[in-house]
Amino acid sequence: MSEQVQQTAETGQKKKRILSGIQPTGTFTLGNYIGAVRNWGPLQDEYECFYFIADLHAITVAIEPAELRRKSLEAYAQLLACGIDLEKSLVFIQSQIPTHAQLSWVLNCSTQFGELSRMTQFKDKSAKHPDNINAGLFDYPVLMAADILIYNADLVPVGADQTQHLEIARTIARRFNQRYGETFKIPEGYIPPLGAKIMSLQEPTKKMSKSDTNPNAVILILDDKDTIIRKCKRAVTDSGSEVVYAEGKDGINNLLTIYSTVTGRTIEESVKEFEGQGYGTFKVAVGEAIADHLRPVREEYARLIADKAYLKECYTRCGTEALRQSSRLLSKVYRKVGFVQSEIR
Ligand code: ATP
Ligand code: LTN
Repeated sequence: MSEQVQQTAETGQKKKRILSGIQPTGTFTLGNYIGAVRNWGPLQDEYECFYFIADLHAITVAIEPAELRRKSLEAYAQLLACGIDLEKSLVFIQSQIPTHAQLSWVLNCSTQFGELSRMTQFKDKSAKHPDNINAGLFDYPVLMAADILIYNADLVPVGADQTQHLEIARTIARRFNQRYGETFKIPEGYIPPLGAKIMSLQEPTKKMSKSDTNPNAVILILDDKDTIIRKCKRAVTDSGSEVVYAEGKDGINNLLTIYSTVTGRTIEESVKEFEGQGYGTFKVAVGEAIADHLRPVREEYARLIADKAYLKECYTRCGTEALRQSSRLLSKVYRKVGFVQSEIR
């Protein structure tokens, strides 16, 4: 991406800025893909895009150092394989850009304890890991706010589970602006109309999650065709037999959503297609459609992950530019809060 401010070809106006991140906590699930990552590629022509691997966020849950390092590189390659083009966007690794953590400290002091206590992700993850309710888990949304605000992002494409975190980022930005004067842009969420929340295949009232310990509950974007079809066949559904989208049919609704997003059909069109057919036929068709859709991603990933030198060159080049851009806003923030200007270089 050029160092100049990007402009749209037609209007000559400054492009709006998009920012989003994903944690390197495992191979991306179909939920991450449909709810977030697959939407990031198509945004690149219209927007100036910044995407990153949220490894600072990933250590809020216990993870072995070697595993984190490996998963971070794998996540980086997965992002590129999902259609992010480094000619158009910056893709970097969060921990390599120190400004995020620096801003996060300042923002902590504009965030209330009560606000963070109300975050549902904090409550869910505390319940899941009662032996490790660390301060980082509590503070997670403030670091996320810093990620967004330090680039003056206009739009943040995420799945529906991140709505509450986006809202607190907006609250923190407004509060800081009120106290210290106009500094941050107030970001907007960008949540896809269909597939914003893909559910677990085994417990369709819970979201599909990378860190789920039951492999049958999640489809990974690198799963092979047989595995995907097997997981779809085992998906929990209700005791009925009609493929329709209706209340109480969480499992079927989820499969219909998945099928529609990967085939580009509406829910109505999908329902029509399976009229008079049983769950068995439907489940296999869903599995096949997913596998066909993901095949190019899997192939591109295999090519990228084999070339560590190329990946390193990419995250270093993008990270250098991300640091340059974010340092400007951090200096402004430091000035506004009253820190003595540093001459240390
Ligand atoms: P973890 O299990 O480690 O908490 P996760 O699978 O929830 O991870 P994140 O890295 O927290 O994934 O999220 C990355 C992006 O994927 C976010 O934009 C999030 O909103 C989106 N996302 C995660 N799970 C789903 C889902 N089931 N459906 C739709 N979008 C999702
Ligand atoms: N919390 C996010 C990951 C994330 C993020 C961000 C997303 C960290 N920082 C900034 C958008 C913008 C999640 O997806 N669970």
